[in-house]
Amino acid sequence: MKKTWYRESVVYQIYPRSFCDSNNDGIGDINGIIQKLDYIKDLGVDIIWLSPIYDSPLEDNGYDISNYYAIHPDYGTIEDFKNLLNEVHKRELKLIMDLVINHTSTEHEWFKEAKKSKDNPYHDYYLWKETPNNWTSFFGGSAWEFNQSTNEFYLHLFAKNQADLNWENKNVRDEMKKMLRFWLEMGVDGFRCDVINLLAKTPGLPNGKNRIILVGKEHYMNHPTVHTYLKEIKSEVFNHYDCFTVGECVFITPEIALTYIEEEKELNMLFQFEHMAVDNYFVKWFLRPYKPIRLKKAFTKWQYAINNRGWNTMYLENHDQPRSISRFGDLEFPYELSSMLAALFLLQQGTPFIFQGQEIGMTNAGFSNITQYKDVETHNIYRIGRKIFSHKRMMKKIKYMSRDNARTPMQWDQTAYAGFSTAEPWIEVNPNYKTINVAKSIQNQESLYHFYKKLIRIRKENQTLVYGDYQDLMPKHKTIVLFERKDKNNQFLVLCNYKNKDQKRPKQIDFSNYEIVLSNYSTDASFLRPYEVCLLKQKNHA
Ligand code: TEU
Ligand code: CA
Repeated sequence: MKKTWYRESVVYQIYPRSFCDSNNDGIGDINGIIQKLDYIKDLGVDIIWLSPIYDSPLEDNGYDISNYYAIHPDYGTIEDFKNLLNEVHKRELKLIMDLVINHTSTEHEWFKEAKKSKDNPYHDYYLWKETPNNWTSFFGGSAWEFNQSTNEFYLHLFAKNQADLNWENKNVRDEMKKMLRFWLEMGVDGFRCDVINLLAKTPGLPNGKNRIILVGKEHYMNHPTVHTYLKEIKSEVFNHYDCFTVGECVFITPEIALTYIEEEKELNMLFQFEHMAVDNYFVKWFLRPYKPIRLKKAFTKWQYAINNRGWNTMYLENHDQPRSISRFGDLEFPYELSSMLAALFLLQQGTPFIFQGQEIGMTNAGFSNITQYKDVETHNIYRIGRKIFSHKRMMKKIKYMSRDNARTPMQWDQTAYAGFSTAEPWIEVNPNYKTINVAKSIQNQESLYHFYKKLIRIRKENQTLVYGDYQDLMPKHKTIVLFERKDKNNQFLVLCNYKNKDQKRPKQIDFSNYEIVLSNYSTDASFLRPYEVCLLKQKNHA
């Protein structure tokens, strides 16, 4: 298997607005990130991914870009950014940016021009229709918005201030390549490519099949032409730099994933969403009770399908998802559950992505009042949902699923506002910051934070845990996860008791043949305890 730095790395995702506020205006910023670089380095990660910091009206917290070359003043200046990059590289870390090129903000100069008249040179940068088709937006409702001056509608697959770009237009592609070179020349090490499988749309934008949700998806998801665009960017830009790309591909199967990542032909790796649907029916608001076996099955499916042909990403959290420990188990055993989850995703084959705060076990904020939520998706869903469901029912869903659960300020210590800022933050701090915070986690040698550090170090020291083959040794068991990582030099086993009760050890392992490399329990036992996890290494593997 091909060895590359980005396969061996661990990535740490920063949501800049909520990470650290250096000038005490209640908003996280670039200088705040610089202050925390030693913390990040110390955790043992290699790459930092920044959610968008570009200029933006912030309707979708920066995923609505109005200028690809400028930094939003809330976060600092381009000089601050260059300084950050320099400080990152000084510590032998790398930095990747978010790349949002499926749409721009309607405040972008291109759109401001485009909307003026049909013969404006920028008009064709976007997608228009005189009568809207039936496509729906990811954030609910129609994907079309009326524009007075040209008497037509523009397409927005996300919020209505996020206008989809027309990638058929060569000028759009050239602009994007120019922009990518700008950041790469500055020294940026790669990109996380937002909804990259949506770039191409069926020409003429015809109606989609009748469906309840995602109407039109067969016309904009994984359209054949998207591959042409990605190959073009790769050969003209990415191939000329030592950078890496991870594509966010919504609703993707392993077969389709390989069309992007097999032999890294278009992207180096991608985010799939299958394991994010273990507690819902593939649409996040249609909730179903969580079952560990679904998580295990989703992981195993991707491990087998991608092995030797491409490379997986491993993640449990990001800025769009609820906190993993509020979701994938029960909070009766927060340390055991969160450390077990950490081992589960960090020890599979793929590049692990840790979301800020995950390493200290941050939980869902679970705000109970709709005004406490800031996220555009949450408010849209509330408005639409209220047409059918009661306030109580909608708040229950939101409390569990809202993206704001992951977006509350990073909990640094037990001082006011969790040490994130001395001013009132843009979004409320999770009230549990006095017990869950970085300062405490560092102090306590038995904390989740130290468990993460150990795991990251062990992964780094053992190439078998990076590149070795994965095999699920108990695919049918509902609450025990047992998998193997193996190459010609070593064999490891990861054993998890995915249950809040004791269980018997699986008979198939002869424990005398293994040494324990890591466990989340400090004492030994002949049975498995709640959410116990251990990493075992075969003695004298031939
Ligand atoms: O998310 C893509 C996406 O499809 C989202 O709708 C995701 O499924 C949803 O957030 C789950 O609730 C990306 C970004 O990660 C997200 O923050 C942006 O809002 C979105 O693209 C539009 O740029
Ligand atoms: Ca600030």
